[in-house]
Amino acid sequence: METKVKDKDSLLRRLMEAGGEPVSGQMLADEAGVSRTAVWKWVRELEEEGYTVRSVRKKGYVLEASPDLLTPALIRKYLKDDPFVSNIIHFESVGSTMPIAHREAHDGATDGTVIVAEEQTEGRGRLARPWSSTAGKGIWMSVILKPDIPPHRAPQFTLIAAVSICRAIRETAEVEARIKWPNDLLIGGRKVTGILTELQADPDRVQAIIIGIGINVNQEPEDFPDELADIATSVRIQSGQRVDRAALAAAVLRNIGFYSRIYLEEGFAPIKMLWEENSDTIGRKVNAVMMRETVTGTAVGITEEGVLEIRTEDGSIRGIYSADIEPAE
Ligand code: BT5
Repeated sequence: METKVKDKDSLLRRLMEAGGEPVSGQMLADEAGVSRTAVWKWVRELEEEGYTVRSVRKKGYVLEASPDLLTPALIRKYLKDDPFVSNIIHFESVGSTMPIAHREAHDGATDGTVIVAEEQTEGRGRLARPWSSTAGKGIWMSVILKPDIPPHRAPQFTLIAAVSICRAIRETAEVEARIKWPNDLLIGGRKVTGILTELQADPDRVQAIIIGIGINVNQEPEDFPDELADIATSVRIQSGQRVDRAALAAAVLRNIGFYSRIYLEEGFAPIKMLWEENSDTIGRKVNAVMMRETVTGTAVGITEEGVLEIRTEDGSIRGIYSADIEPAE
């Protein structure tokens, strides 16, 4: 169905839907119940945001080019009618999308609200480690979910996100990412994505799950700081092609909506199966480095709770709840 025009953002969506065909200014004005000058002002505003809109005499407006941004309109263009995302809040530059998402969740943001930024100046990983978030090169976003589940099931959403992002990267860029337990995605052995899951909860009920997602999309090797030169990569470096960030962000969100629905309807088993299929960790000899000890052994699987199981030298199985995994030997 065509978007009904009522403001600048719906005008943009309508021009996108027209797929390069002109849309009459008079018709748009009539539909919105405003003057042609008002429509022209919206067009001017879009141009100031970086869109190229051509005015074809007697025919109307044509959207010729969109900026490389993660604006709600661009992401929605790729989401089409997908029902999962309820709201997208877009920022040019923020410290981190995580505290913003926490505040929004606390203030009543609905399930499926997304906070996305072009740049983070204080992006963070687990244990307050820094997360490099170069402007315009990646997807830095926090997704708010409000499922009706007990808090101990929340870590499973890290695994749902991992499976979703793997599939989104495959769909959009045709490269295969592998999941390194618990929260990294690797391509060619280097980190392309980090996931940070945080929680707002009562003792027995989740209030909100905030999934922080950082995906390196269009960086070239020189875009990474020196300390990441040997460990990080981007979808572009691996696929050899520039990737439309809005298309990839939409694919990630669509898949998170899809797999969380499967999870809520059918339980963890289907997610666990997909996760193990895409895992880079299962079957390998690893060191699980924790705060107080390091466990060495072969990673044999994950449990219903998303706990990594390692078979140690003496044949016993150890459950690992939180650790950094590195190859052993
Ligand atoms: C993570 O932590 O991998 C979770 C990263 C989550 C980032 C998203 S972006 C949107 C949202 N807002 C935020 O502020 N955060 C979330 P961890 O497993 O602790 O890994 C952190 C480590 O990854 C660092 O110590 C670096 O070694 C490495 N690293 C930092 N930036 C990187 C990047 N852009 N690409 C690859 N590796 C990176």
